[in-house]
Amino acid sequence: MFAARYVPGEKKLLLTDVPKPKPGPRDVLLKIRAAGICHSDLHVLAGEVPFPNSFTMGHEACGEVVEKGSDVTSEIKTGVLYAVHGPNPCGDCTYCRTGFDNLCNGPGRTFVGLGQDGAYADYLVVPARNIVEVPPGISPEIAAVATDAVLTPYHAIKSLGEVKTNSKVLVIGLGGLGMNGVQVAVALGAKVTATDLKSSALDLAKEFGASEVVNSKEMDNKLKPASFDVVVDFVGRDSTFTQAQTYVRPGGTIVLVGLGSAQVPVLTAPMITYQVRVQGAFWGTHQEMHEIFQLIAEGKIKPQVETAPMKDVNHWLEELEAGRVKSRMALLPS
Ligand code: FEH
Ligand code: ZN
Repeated sequence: MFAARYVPGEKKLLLTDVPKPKPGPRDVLLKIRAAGICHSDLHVLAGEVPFPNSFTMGHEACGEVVEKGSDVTSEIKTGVLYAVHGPNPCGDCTYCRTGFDNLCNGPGRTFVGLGQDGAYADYLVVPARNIVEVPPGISPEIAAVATDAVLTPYHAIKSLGEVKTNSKVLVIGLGGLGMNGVQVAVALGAKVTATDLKSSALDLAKEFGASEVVNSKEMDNKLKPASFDVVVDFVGRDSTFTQAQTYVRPGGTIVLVGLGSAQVPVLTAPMITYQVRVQGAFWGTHQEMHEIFQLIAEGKIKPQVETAPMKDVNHWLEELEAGRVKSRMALLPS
């Protein structure tokens, strides 16, 4: 079968033919229908998140179950679309058993498509416990990108930011995750201000219900410092994290999602005197996978996605790196 594989030290994925995988007793074999592309792929290819072994990339997966392992429950149906929970939790460790399966520290566990074979391929084997049925009417490409580009902002805003009705939320950065973050916060009843450098992104955020949009260059003249309950930084650079510290209120929360740089500066005096909480956010839980698909099915979150042939994965990774992918890109197998 076709697979686009990460090879340590190589800057491009190796497009090759590999044996079709076989499911173990508690696994399913998915025929891939769509796989989302993510900036995290670029960090791996740049060697910033190094892996010692080769594997098929693609951690945003949607496919049809075409074969079930001998111990897999009858609840799982062949021919139905499923989305894959990329953190690939073990289900046994303390984190998995206490509602934090995105932080699973099971022995030898790795993420789907990041350390073990993923979805830039015709087929994928995953543990049956780590798939979620896609509600009817949701396309494979939407389902694929939702497994990260919706799950991550949802986890960050609802579970970690504890955003609720009338929360004042500032969303910094309106790429694939930030734009969905605006929709998540609006769906939770928050009053959302969104900021980005691109006016086209500001226009779309307005359409998605942001009550105020401000160009990042004009924040100082237009936003009141220390006035937001929750500030979500989807960029993660010095400039944006400094903005986050400027606009979060005393006792408020900054949720850091973006991996834009290896470190960001903490302004100690305001951080301490304002008693600001800084919360890292990583991906999301299996339970939250069910919740985001419900919101998408209800039309409350409309992920923006473009599609392209999977065989062109290296071209689209270059386009993503160059900032030329407008929303989120999902690859479709030939
Ligand atoms: C995956 C692995 C490591 C860092 C970040 C990510 C994100 O793409 C998951 O949301
Ligand atoms: Zn675990």
